[in-house]
Amino acid sequence: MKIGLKDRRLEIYEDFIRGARIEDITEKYGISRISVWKFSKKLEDLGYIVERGRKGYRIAGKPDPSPFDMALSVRNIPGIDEFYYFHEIDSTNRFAKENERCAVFAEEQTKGKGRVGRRWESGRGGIYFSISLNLNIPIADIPKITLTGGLAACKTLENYSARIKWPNDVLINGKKVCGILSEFVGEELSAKIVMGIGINVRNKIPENLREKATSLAEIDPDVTITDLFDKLCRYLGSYLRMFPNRWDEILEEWKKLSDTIGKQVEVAVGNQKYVGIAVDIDRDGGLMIDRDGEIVKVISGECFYTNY
Ligand code: BT5
Repeated sequence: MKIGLKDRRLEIYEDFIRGARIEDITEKYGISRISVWKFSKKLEDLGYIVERGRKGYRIAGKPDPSPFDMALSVRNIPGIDEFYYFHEIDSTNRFAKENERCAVFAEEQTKGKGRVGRRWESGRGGIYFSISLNLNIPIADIPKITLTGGLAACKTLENYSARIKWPNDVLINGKKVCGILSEFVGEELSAKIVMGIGINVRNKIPENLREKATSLAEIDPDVTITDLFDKLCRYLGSYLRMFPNRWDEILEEWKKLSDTIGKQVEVAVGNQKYVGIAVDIDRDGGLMIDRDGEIVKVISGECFYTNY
């Protein structure tokens, strides 16, 4: 389902939430009573409960996730025109790479992607979300986009004491609950950036990942995808408005939520391994590692903690 962010249905949906009078709706938009009724039927097909009183229509119950609330949330992200909602897709990043200025959500992914060809387990009940942005930034800035997405996700999960592990993981109680995958499409400076965010909400974590992965429902059984998604979009919106001019402030906030700084790490970059203490993140988003007094910088890689 595609919902344009300027789509009138979004306004009518908000009127339904408020329990507006039918006459007011038909007058406001110059549409017939039957169109209003048809839209209310469509909402019912999607799992909403619509009360039809003598005076008007009112939303009395919502599915979770609620596509129309999510489209309203996406309006907080600058540079997005359309919201696509899928029950199932191969990968929201794949879709976002092929479409412009869009946000894509799926209830489940059949080929969810991690970094360097890895798989992202994407059972029904999680958040699988990608945005396609026309940011004219050099390819060297991609790590910054990943850190920005990680910060937005970590802030979203702040009530659960989430922390960020460099470069792209959000952890709760030391276990991964969220991963970010940023991709660069096209030519430098006229490129499109796709940022994908996966959050385990009430999707099942496969047995082989239980040691190192967790889901929010394990901690908070009442958590809803719609509320989390709203927070995520608001944080993404505010940090993306700060990007790239106020990057230093984003980085400072990231550091406050860092799980990695101060830890003993081993970072694998291709065949190379860097072992030492993570001491800082530099302005490019690289990890600074102290190897017995010698500081080395790593721009991307797989980071393992080695002191426990
Ligand atoms: C990531 O890769 O963490 C990036 C994940 C990005 C997923 C989103 S979902 C929306 C969008 N569309 C996509 O197709 N992808 C993005 P990486 O750092 O490579 O971590 C992958 C590793 O994390 C795997 O090798 C597993 O060990 C582990 N893993 C896989 N699925 C997981 C899950 N659901 N929760 C926690 N850990 C998982």
